[in-house]
Amino acid sequence: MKGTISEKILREHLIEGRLEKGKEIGIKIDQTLTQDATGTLVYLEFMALGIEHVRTEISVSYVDHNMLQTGPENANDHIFLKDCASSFGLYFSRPGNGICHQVHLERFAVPGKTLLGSDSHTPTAGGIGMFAMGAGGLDVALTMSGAPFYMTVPSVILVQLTGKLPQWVSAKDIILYLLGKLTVKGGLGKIIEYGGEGIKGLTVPERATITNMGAELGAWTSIFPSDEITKSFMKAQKREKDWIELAPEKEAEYDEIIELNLNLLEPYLACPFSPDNVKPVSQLAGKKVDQVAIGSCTNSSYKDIKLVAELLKGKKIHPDVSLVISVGSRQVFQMLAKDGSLSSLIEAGARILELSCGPCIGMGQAPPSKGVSLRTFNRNFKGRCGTSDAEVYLCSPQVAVAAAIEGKIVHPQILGKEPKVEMPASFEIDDSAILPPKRKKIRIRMGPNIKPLPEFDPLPDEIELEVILKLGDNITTDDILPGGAKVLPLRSNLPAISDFTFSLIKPDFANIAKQKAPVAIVGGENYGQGSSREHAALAPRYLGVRVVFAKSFARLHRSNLINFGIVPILIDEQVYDILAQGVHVKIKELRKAISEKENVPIDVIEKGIKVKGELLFSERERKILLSGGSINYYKEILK
Ligand code: MIC
Ligand code: SF4
Repeated sequence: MKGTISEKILREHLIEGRLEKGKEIGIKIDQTLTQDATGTLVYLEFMALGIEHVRTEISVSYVDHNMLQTGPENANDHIFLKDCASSFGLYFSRPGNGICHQVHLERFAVPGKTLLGSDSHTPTAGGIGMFAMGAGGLDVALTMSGAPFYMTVPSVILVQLTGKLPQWVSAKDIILYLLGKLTVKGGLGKIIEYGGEGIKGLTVPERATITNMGAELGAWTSIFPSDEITKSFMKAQKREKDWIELAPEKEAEYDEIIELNLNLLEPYLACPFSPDNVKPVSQLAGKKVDQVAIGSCTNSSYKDIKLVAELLKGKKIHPDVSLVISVGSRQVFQMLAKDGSLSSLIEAGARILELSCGPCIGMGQAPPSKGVSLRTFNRNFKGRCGTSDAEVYLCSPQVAVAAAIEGKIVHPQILGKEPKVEMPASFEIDDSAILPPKRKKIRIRMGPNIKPLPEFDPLPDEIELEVILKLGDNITTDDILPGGAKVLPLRSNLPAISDFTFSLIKPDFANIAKQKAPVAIVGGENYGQGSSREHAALAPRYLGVRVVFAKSFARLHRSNLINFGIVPILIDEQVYDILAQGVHVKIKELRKAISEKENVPIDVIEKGIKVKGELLFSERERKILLSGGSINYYKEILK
C-alpha cells in the first residue's frame, strides 16, 4: 500500500502495530457516528464500560432509522439518545434532520480524518476523502472512549476511472457495474481507492454514492482523493477551512488495479435478491413496476433529488405506480422547497416521506404481494422491504423516475435529453437541528423498553453443542435478525428482539436455541454480510449460540461475534458437508485451543469422527473470546 491515500491516513493515525498486510493494527479514530437503531446499544455499552465523556474530536448521534412511532418505543429511544448525547458530549442530530451518512457528508466529514460509525454505510464519507469505516456498536463505544480501533491491514485496490459517463448513466451505475463484476465478496479484506481522469467528472455526492455501496462489496472502506472538486463542495458547505488536498504518490503501490472506462457503461439494475445480481436495464425493459422508491443514504443528495424533480416537472406518474421519495437531509429538503422542486414532485403525484431511512429498512412502504419495486437504495435482500415475496431492484434515480412515469422498466433515454443539474455554489446552512455537545451530567431518561445489557459468562473449557441450523453462502444480517417496523422498535430490548432471530428462515429458531443451549450454527461463505447491527450477534448469544462454523465470515459480523463471545470457527468444504443440522459436536480444551492454537479438533458425536476447525484470531481477539466478550474484557482493562 506504499504511497496510497490509505497508507498516508493509516500511518498518520497508527497507534499500535505495524502497517503490514494481514497484521493487526490499532488506529486513532477522529470522529464517530451512531444512528438510533444501533445507537441505543452503543450508549448502553458506553455506560457499561463506565466511561463519562467522549474523547474523540467529534462524535455525532443521529436519529434516522426508527422514525415510525407506532408505539412509545422509538420515541423513548430518541429521548434516551438525546440525554446520552448531552451527558457524554456528543452532537445530537434530531429526528427530522436527515439520514446520518448524508448529513455527516454535508456537515462533519473531513478529508484525511478517520471516522468510525455503527452503521455499515459509514464509508459514504469516503466520497470526501475521509477514511470511514462501519463497525459494531461496541467497537464504536470503545473508540469514543479514546481507545484505538483494531483492524487487520487490508490490501488496497485502485479503481482507475477513465472517460466520461454517457447521458443517462450515473455514479450509481459505476458501483452497480463493479458489484456485478466483483460480487458481494469482492471487497473482503480490501480497501478500494478511486482515481484516474474519470473522477474529475464526479461531484462529492456522486463519489459518496460509490463509496456508500463499497459496503455491498464487503470492503473495509472506499475512498476518493480530496481535490478541487472536494474543495468547492466544502466551500459551498461553508467548511472550506477543513479542506486538505489528498492524493496518492505517483509511484503508489496497489495490490490490484482495475481499469474502468466510463464511456462504456450503461444504466444497470441489481436484480432480486442481491446487490451483485446486476443486469443492464435494456435486458429487463418492459417489466411492469408497482412501486418506485427514491432516497436512502445512497441517492438522496440535492443533485439526485433535484434531477428527479426536473424530470418530473410538468409530468404525472403512471397510475399503477406508487412513487415514494425520502429526501436525505433537511438541508436538501429546504433547498428543494426554496427552488420550487418540491412542488414539481408533489404535482407529479409523488408521496413525500419523512427524512429518514424509511422503506430502505422496511420502516413502512412495504410493496404489495409479489410486487415489483425499483429503489435507488443499496440492499435488496429478500424480505428486507417488508414483503417477503416482493422483488426489489436497485437502480439510479434516472432509471427510477423513468419507471415511475412509464409504469415499467425502461431505459431513461425515453425521456429525451438528460437535464443538467449543476452543483450549487452555496448550500443552505442551518444547523439548528443539530444540538451541540454539552458534557453536562444529567439524569438519562430510559423508557421501559430500554433494558440494560445482560452479563455474559466466560468461555467454558469444554463444550458440547447441537448444530441447530445449517445455512448456505452469503447469509445476511437481515437473515439473522430482520429489520422492519415490527422488529426495529425492539432494538433496545434484547430479550424481546431475540425472539426474532432467524425468524424469516426458521421461525422456531429462538425457542429451539433456548431449549437446547448451548448450540451452534453452520454457515457457508461470507457469513453475516451486510449491516453492522451487533444485535445479529448479541441475540444469538443471548439465546445460547456459542459457536458459528463457516467457510468464511464477513468482516463486521465476525468482529461482532467475537465482541459478544461467540467463537467464529473457520471450516473447509469437507467439514461443512459433515456438519449437518442435528449433529452434536464436542470441543475439548476449547479455552486452551483459543489461547494458543490455530486450529481445534471437533468431535462429531453421531458420526464418531474428528474434524478440524481453524482459529484465526489476533492475540487481542483470543483474550476477548476467553473473557466471554469485549465488555468483560475491556471492563477489566479500563478499570
Ligand atoms: C442497514 O442498512 O441494514 C442498516 C439498518 O442501516 C444497518 C444498521 C442497523 O441494522 O441498524 C447497517 O447497515 O449497518
Ligand atoms: Fe438507512 Fe438504508 Fe442507509 Fe441503512 S442503507 S443507513 S437503512 S438508508
